[in-house]
This record gives sequence, structure tokens and C-alpha cells, in this order.
Amino acid sequence: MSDRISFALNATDGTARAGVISTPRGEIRTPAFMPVGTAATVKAMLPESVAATGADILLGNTYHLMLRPTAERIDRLGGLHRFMSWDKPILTDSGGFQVMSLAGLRKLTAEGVTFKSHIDGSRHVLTPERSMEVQRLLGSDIVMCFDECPALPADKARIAESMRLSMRWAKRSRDAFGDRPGHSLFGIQQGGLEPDLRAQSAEALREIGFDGYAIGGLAVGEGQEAMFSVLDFAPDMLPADRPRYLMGVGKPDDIVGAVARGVDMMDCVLPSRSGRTGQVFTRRGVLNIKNARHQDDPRPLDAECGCPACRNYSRAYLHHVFRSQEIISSMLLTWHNLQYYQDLMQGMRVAIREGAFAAWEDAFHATRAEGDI
Ligand code: PRF
Ligand code: ZN
Repeated sequence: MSDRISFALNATDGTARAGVISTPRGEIRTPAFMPVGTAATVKAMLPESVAATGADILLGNTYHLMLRPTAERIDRLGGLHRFMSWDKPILTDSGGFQVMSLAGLRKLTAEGVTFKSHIDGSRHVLTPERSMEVQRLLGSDIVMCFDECPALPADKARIAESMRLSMRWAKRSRDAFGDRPGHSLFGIQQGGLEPDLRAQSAEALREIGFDGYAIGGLAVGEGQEAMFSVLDFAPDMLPADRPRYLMGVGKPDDIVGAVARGVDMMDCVLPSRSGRTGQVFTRRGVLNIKNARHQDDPRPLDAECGCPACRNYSRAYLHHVFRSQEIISSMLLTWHNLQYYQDLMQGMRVAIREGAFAAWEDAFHATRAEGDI
């Protein structure tokens, strides 16, 4: 295996793409869904169980890990892979987005962000340089630029100013990251819903040069229709020979629509978080296991799913353990949801390679519309 990261685009079908990202820690089949392991764990799952669902890569968070247990401690203990016992690739988000959504009192300057920890109120600073250092200490395989993501709706002047700041931070991130064989750095496009700002952002990132390009600033309150309207033009502004990563998306139909428009990677807490609140994704749509209508139901969650929850347990049992707040409920429902997401990605990868993506997409929507789940 090479010690550099490379991307091979193996098939396209319309604007949908299938390929492989090769890293020293293993291959990432694209389109890829990355489960979220915020605090050095995918909640309620053993790492080997996450791998068993078909995940090739996890997402970790600079913000959470720098606060607790700290990047320096993880480094002393041999890095994040060893710390959490996951030896496949890890992508880490850079922290800015999480500061804005989670931290207490925060102050944004051209230099970076000062904020108070949501855990103990302690004061911290994140800059592009510090974010690169934290992600290096973690041992992240795919490092994200430090950026700022405004909540939508926002006026155009505010979005333009924020995008320009993110592009200056992208350059500082690139300079601070340096040259690290086997590790890659992704730029993040911003610019809200505005085609001209998205174009300027893409141009600035291409000029700096990155190993991959993310589309940031979406799924922040604009709705699916607006998000898809941006995805109708944004991916095409980014280099075709590099992976494109849509950050923080989404529901199954968001993911399918994003892949149809040329996105290669995604991450979202939805399958794992929903597993703990009783929301279950199935081939026939979404159900909530806490609903009383499941209490006598001997059927599995999804007859076509091969996960342990579906192979070994009835909806009635899963309803019972959820209502009883048994720990196994979170374990089984999370496993099922992650399995569903990975099966969805695998289905799309196969369909793209076979040149049958449009038919696959029709069947995906038709099956979900059939009602009785
Ligand atoms: N930037 C970063 N992380 C993110 C986002 C972003 O714009 C989003 C937006 N959906 C999720 N996570 N750095
Ligand atoms: Zn299942």
C-alpha cells in the first residue's frame, strides 16, 4: 500500500460517481457514509461492530476531543486510532462548526475563535493553526480546514464576509498543515445558497490546492429543496478528480439526492442518535419503536436487513427493551440504523457501477412510498 492518499474514480452514471480513496489505513469505497464518533466512540457500538456494518471510515471531532480528554493526552496514548481501537481511516472535523453550535460565550475575530467549554466553562482558543495541531496530535487521516459556517437564513453580505474569512483560514490551514505523507487535508467550500459566492469560494480553494474538497454551509436550516438547488451546481465547481464531501448530511433521501448530484462522502449523527431515541430507518421508511403498535409485532424491523437486531429480535422485543430503557435497546437500534445506511451506500455503489443509478433511485423512492412499514 502506498503511503500517499489517492482517489480512483471507477465509474460515473449521470453525475453520480463511484470510486475508492486509498489510504495507508485502508480503502474507502465511495460514495461513503461516515458514522460519527464524536467523543472517541460511536455511541453504543464496539468499533468492530461499526466495521461489521461496512463502514470504511469514521468521523471524529476536534472540538470535543481537545476539551476532553485533550489532544495532548490522546497523543501520549498513541493517537486516536489506538485510543479508541479503530484501525481504519478517521476523518476529523476542524472544530469551528461545533464551537458555533455547542460552545458557551464565543468571540470570533480574524485570528480565530475564543470560546467557553460546554463541559466546564473553561476558556479556549481555536485558530487554523491550533486546529491543524490538534488534528495532527489526534493522528487524523483526513484533516479538515478550519472554517466558519453561518446559520441560514443570513443576508448575502454576512455570508460573503464569512466565506472570505473561511478562505483566508483555508490558506492558513494549508500552510500550517504542511506536507504530511499518508495524511490529507480537505478544503471546505462556503457561500450559502449564492452561486457567485460558491464559485468564488471554489476558485479560492482550487488555487490553494487540497487533497479533497468539502461542501460546507448546507443542512443548516435551508431545507432539502434549497440544499439540492445548491448541489445542482456546487459539486461541479470542485475538481472532478478529487473526493467531494458534503458535511453533516443527512436523512436517507438527502444522501441519495446528494450522491445523484456528484457527492462522494457524507457524515451524519442521525443513524446513531436516532438509534438512541427509538427512530428506525428501514427500506420501507421510518418507524418509531416506542409506538404501542409494535408491542405484539413478531416481525423484524426490516425483513431484508442482516443486522443482529433484525436477525435475532422481533419488533415486540425491541419495543419492550426501548420502553424499559435497557442498554441493549440503544445497541441494537444503533447497529440496525448504521447497517441500513451502509447497505444504502453499497446499493448505490453497485447501481452506479452497473449504470443503473436512475432505476435504483426510482426503486428507492417507490419502496419507501408503499406505506405500511
Ligand atoms: N463546516 C465544518 N463542519 C461542518 C459543516 C461546515 O460547514 C457542516 C454544515 N452542514 C457540518 N459540519 N467544518
Ligand atoms: Zn437491521
